[in-house]
Amino acid sequence: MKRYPAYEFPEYVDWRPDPAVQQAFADRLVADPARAAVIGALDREALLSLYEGLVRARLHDIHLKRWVKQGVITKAWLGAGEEAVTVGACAALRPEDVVGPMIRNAAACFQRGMPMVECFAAYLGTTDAITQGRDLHIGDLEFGVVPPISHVGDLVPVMAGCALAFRLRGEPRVAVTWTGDGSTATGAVHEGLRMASATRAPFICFVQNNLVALGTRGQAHFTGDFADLPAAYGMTGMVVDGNNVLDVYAATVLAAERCRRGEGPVLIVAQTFRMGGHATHDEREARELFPPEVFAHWGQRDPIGCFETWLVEARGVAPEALSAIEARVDAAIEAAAREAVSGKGVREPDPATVAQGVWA
Ligand SMILES: Cc1ncc(C[n+]2csc(CCOP(=O)(O)OP(=O)(O)O)c2C)c(N)n1
Ligand SMILES: [Mg+2]
Repeated sequence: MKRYPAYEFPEYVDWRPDPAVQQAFADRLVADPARAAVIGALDREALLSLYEGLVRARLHDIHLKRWVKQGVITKAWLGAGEEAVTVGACAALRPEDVVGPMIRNAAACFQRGMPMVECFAAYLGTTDAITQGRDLHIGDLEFGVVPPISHVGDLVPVMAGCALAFRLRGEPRVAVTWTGDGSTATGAVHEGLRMASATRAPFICFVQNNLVALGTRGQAHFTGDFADLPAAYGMTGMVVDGNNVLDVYAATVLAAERCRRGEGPVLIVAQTFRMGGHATHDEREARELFPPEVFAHWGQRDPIGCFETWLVEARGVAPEALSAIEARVDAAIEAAAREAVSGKGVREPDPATVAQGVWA
């Protein structure tokens, strides 16, 4: 895809495929026979749809960053570089399933069909946002999206509760959420996983291990191995390459099948890396947390660059087909952003309504 030097991580700006990294990407697709079968069944349309999801997520973040630089908004929380964990998971679900994304998984909203203009409007705090200007943590149950809870970890028991409700009602539905490596330290995650396991709830929880929590490196807050957690909770566990959208997709398909068969919850550990700051305000500080080689390592594993290269080289997709998708997505995002920003200073919330819709 086109790169944007003003808004992208330096490692992405001149990104070129590395043969060894691409080989590892391809090897991963056949390493597990069950996942390989799921991936092998994907037709061209499904593969391009995954590509579209990744590009939409990246361009959405680039647009937010542009807004920050232009002073339209003061900061943004981005999922750039971690898109595959969100896009691959959502693509594996059915419309009747529910997801509870954290703010770094905002792409889940678009994957589930929420209009992007709503997401932009929420950032702008205008009344046309679903939160009517109150909050940028958005979801819409019409699309099976439970809004993020700002208190990290708290979505885990909520989504486990949704899953338990599905089981008690005999509905073949699945609930999915993502928790960061740092957030696994919360009591809420512990309680949610214990409850899901004990009740055999059809629940999939991702540990999105991006090796950092705010300004704390992963090794400074957890000395164990996240892959050991599922056993501790009596849950099925899987480990995925969080920068490989096909690996994430296949594992989620298999996890959802287990859930629908009544075999209980699945904890999926996704290895990835936060290339940027916690949000746009601390990007410089974030660069000081790890040596440059770490950024170079993960930068080479850009989920979009790797997948794009694989589509062209292993599946014979014409680069022009990918550019056409990108152009279409880009135009839609531009239009959504223009529409949303037209409400700034115009569709502002009335302070007198601040307590409306507040239940607790
Ligand atoms: C219960 C709670 N404690 C602290 C915070 C402040 N906080 C927001 S994000 C964050 C770090 C989360 O790290 P991680 O779970 O690894 O997710 P990441 O940001 O890396 O995606 C913290 C401490 C919060 N929102 N909620
Ligand atoms: Mg983290």
